[in-house]
Amino acid sequence: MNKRTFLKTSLFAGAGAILAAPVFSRSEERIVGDEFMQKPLGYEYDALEPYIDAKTMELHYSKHHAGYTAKFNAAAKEAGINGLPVREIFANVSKYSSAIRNNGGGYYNHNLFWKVMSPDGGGQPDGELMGAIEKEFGSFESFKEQFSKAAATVFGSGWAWLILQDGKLKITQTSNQDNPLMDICAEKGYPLLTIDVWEHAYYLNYQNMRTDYITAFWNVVNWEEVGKRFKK
Ligand code: MN3
Repeated sequence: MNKRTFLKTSLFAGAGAILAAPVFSRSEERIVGDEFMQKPLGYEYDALEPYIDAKTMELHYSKHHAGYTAKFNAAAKEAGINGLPVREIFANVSKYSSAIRNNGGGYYNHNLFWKVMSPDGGGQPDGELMGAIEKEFGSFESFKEQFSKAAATVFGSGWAWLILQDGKLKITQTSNQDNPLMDICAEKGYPLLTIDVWEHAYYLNYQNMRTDYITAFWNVVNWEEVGKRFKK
């Protein structure tokens, strides 16, 4: 359902709930009224230990992600695009300010990042997603190797991605807070899995050892969520 349909539907359904703000929610996005919201983590700050430590999670969620979200809301209000589905904004992000590109990316990327991790994560995907991974990368091990390498070699701050591009799986990288839904991105597609390789995502626990953080990340990947995104 796009936002317009949603608003219409909620107006018709809303006779008894006039005061309730319309909520637009998908796994990586939450909009209440015209405010972009952080998705709830869905687990405690210490739930991903020992792979990702509680202090890192707390700072990352309550400071970094909260900061991007607040700045994105401010920039979006200024541009008059607050509350639009983020995918629409990203499809035209080159027309907007760098504040919208950077903070909008920070808002969205982290919402997705929290969702594709879980204390019950790790292991391997199954079903159609596993089939597609084996078809595209030869084996799950080979996929892991290639994705890990992409994450390790992002120069400076950025993200590595598994995306769906024209029906095919592809591993890509972005700098800063860019993502594959943005029109400025060289490799565009629908993001299925992502890892944040900004130093703030791992430095407290792993210092300069980004590859140790990437190795640990595989223990918390929420393949159920990634598989759901693939089917959509
Ligand atoms: Mn981050």
